Amino acid sequence: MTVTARAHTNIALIKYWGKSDPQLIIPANSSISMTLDQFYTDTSVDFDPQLTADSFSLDGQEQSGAALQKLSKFMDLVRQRAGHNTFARITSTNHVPTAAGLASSASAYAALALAATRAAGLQLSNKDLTRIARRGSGSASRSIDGGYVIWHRGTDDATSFAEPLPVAPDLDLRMLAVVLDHQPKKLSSRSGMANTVATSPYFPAWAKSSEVAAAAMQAALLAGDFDQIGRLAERSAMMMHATNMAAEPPFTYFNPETLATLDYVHALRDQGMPVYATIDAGPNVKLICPAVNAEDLADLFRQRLGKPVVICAPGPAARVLTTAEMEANAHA
Ligand code: 2P0
Repeated sequence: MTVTARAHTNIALIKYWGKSDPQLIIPANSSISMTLDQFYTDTSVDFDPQLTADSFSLDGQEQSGAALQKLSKFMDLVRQRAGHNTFARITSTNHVPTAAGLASSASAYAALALAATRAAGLQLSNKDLTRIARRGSGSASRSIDGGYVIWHRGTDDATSFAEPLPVAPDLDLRMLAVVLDHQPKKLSSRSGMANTVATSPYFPAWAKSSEVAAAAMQAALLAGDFDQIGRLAERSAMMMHATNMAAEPPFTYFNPETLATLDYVHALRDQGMPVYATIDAGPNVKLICPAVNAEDLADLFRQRLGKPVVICAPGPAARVLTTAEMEANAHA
């Protein structure tokens, strides 16, 4: 039986950057994210006794080599849990607005975790799903639930899981993706963070201060304190990028347009606009603002930079698609 699941991507307000256990993907610090309504991955899984290996098609392209190997290793975890050795046919489609440059392993492994476990006959709790998704990609643990999510650092496989966070009922934020560049990143998150953990003297300070920042962010979300949320988020991103600049060899994901965009964020804030920035493992900048300011800010950044800006609201949890939705997808 084929099961199709949809998971939305997420952007961290308090970043995950560095592992204490690379095998189990236990992070060095807890992280907090917002799930985005605009970007998601649909993944179908069909276990078939006729197959002699897993197969994986991504956006209509049959995958082989490292991409297939990584996925197959993840499927072994599901097979182990389900107690069988059947291979699967996996088909995945990323739904990301044209050239948004936000393709993410978060939505991919969250959708796969849900589709694969259900297709294998398992009915896992969301908490256990986040633990399985985490083994594919750390940030995927935060794409099982919707809205605002915390991934608890934990100390082992059982205690490193994600769950939704309570927030003030009137909190209404938007995340604006400013698409400066949609080329694949030069250095993967996995290698970038491993290099920083191994060589950056700032790394221990990063991990320690992130734990404090995660606690402060939980309080700010609960209080609906926009300025505090924005300030903590922007600082978390800057601290993450500072650890990279202090690595050996030093590296950065920023490009000149990243800095120009940051400069504009600061100038607007000086003029009283409620806007903060966050940056992940690439040059694109995401803006955090109250919903009422989103359209005006998107226009300002489009005019200033001549680049696309996508407005995202908090997105839903991962879910299994109905047969009717799967058929509609197949004919789209
Ligand atoms: C985050 N990023 O918290 C941080 C901020 C990128 C910058 O999680 O090695 O693809 O698969 O666990 O999850 C990207 O890292 O890395 C990431 P792995 P992942 O969103």
